[in-house]
Amino acid sequence: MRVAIVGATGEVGRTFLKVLEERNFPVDELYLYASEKSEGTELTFRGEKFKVRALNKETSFKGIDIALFSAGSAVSKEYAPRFVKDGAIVIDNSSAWRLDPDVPLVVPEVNPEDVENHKGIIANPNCSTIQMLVALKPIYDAVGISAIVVATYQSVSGAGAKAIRELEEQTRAWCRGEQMEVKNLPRRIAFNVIPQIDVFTENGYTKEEMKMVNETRKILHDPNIKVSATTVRVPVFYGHSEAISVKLNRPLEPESAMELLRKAKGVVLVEEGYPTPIDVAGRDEVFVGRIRKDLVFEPGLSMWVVADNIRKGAATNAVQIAELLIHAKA
Ligand code: 11C
Repeated sequence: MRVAIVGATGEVGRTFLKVLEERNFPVDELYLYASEKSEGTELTFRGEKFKVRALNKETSFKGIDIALFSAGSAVSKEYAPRFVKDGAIVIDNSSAWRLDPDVPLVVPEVNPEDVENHKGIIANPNCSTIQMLVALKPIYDAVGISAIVVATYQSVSGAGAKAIRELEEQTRAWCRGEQMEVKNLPRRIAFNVIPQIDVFTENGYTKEEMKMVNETRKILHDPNIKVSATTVRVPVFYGHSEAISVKLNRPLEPESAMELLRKAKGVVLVEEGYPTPIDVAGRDEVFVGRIRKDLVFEPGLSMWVVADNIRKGAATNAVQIAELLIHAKA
């Protein structure tokens, strides 16, 4: 496979390289692209150094089989169709194409069959949606879910390398008794929580919250499922956590839900204690704990779900989609 990574120097771009290497993805040729300011940067893959090229409108992408994009919506909108025109299949991590009816939105543990309907672009969902649906799908299949109420606790890496630095710098400044600078996040993040991820929309929910609503409906092919989300940034470097309550169509005891999740692909059920972001950073699975009867929804369940947002929430999910494509070809 001739593989391109667009946005290679970012948090997700660098993790693509690690995940492709760890999963022994059949990469025969590798092309790394990023913005002009990163041109010439060297990144290592399987012990070999590769130079990052600047994306540019004159470049031909002919010969590339799979392009993994994580460079933001504007770059995806402009360049994904160019790659497709030159013969590649694009797996896009931005929100640019997610709700396009011609673009499958895929979580391999949830709707792998949708991959087959692609017309050149396949979208990777938002990290918060991915981990929620990996945890809920076995329950959804067994008894049906009509409503989801979720609060997220999202790490700064979701907002990119600059936000990671901002948490570091503010924490250092606080320890030294110095002024803390707010640069990339809407409020101070050190020793704080911020109930805003992305911008607000007209209904009072943020774009991140509405992504959880609309992407869930598309992935489950269930336009009627109700989702209400509050997405919150917390001073954690890697790993998003979610407190989820679901209204079930038919009763399911917590012990039976646990039995389903013990067997579920891509899920680690934590039965002693509970998962925290520090436990899951660097892991590809979705960790679920604290499964209990919900005290509002009847029948209903509540649970705690944690995953590495850069891995399962982005790079790993995209590479798994690429693996589905290879298996479909084989
Ligand atoms: C965050 N979930 O944690 C966001 C980042 O639509 O892919 C990913 C945004 C997206 O800030």
